[in-house]
Amino acid sequence: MLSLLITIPTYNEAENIESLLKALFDVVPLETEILVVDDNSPDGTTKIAEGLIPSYPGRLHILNRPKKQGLAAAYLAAFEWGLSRPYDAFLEMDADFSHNPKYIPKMLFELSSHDVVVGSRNIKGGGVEGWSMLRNIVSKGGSFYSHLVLGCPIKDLTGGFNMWKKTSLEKIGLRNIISKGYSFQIEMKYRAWNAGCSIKEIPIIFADREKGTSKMSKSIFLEALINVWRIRNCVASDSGIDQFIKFAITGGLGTITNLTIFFLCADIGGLPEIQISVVCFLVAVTQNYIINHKWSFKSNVGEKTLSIRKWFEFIAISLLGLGVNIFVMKTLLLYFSLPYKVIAQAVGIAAGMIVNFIMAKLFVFRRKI
Ligand SMILES: Nc1nc2c(ncn2[C@@H]2O[C@H](COP(=O)(O)OP(=O)(O)O)[C@@H](O)[C@H]2O)c(=O)[nH]1
Ligand SMILES: [Mg+2]
Repeated sequence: MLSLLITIPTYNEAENIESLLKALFDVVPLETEILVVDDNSPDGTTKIAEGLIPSYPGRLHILNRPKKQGLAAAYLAAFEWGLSRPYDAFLEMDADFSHNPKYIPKMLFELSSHDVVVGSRNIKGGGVEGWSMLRNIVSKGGSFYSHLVLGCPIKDLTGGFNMWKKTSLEKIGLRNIISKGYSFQIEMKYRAWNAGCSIKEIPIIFADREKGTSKMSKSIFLEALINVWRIRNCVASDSGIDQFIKFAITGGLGTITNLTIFFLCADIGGLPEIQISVVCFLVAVTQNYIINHKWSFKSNVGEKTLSIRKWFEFIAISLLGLGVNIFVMKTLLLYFSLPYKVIAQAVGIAAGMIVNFIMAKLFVFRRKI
């Protein structure tokens, strides 16, 4: 049997948390544990959960965070906590009884032959109870829209009742996640699909909450709509070939910038070539650093900002690339009789660029897992 950690983010769920925890411990296997991630709810959710710890020794854990930081941060903290402990599987669920604990045994069963199990409202047998027509339209519309933008076959992309094998979370690379709010659920599933995880949807009936209030708001919803595009841009460019093409285009743009400034200053302005050449190099390298950060290696750096240190590192690897370029060019000229010197220079540039790309990918824009 897989050892499961149920992770429950809570914000002002005082009316639900006690009955939910009891209901969960009633249906789950003995080796299942629960982690409640509370953002210091003003209604005292944490206190109530803490009061239950003695009833379930070693099985109920609480992560209390200092302030409300959004759904994604709560789940990421929960996974980080759980991944450093010997659990094989993780379940995400709301604290408000929208996700019925009765589905958990079936999800666990399916997880033995899949990497991810999605509790789905949008397949045969699934559905929603108690939602207003408006909320239904908003949810279905959001799902359909994400579906269109991402081209991902999962029927319930937005749902938050999902079970993950430890290995699937490791495959996704949680540090790459860019979502802060509800698009987190879309991003997780999209990344899992992209990473080649096997995903099983099982039908669930989602019940509207009876107690407490939803934390979903217009701004959270709008953020999710925009984020779908950011997720797409970020994840779709993960492959090395894509990155290399973008890196090469960026290098080409840098060369154009370099030549333009050189032409304006040296030819038209009559300024000294060597000094101008250094300036051209610095401007082009800076431009390359920014475009590579924002575009070519976007999927590696995620939300990290530009930094002086990385800029220096990028200059350093660019100089190294130049060194390789000159070395290869000179070596070719020395050992081969070529009809044109420019052939040696072209091979030199290609070699320098490959070294540059590898150094950029592994060093300057390294993806942290
Ligand atoms: N820790 C934490 N939990 C949150 C936050 N926002 C929402 N939640 C919890 O996430 C779950 C889903 O939120 P909910 O309000 O039910 O959203 P809805 O189901 O879309 O209406 C609930 O258990 C909330 O208490 C947050 O900022 N921090
Ligand atoms: Mg809910």
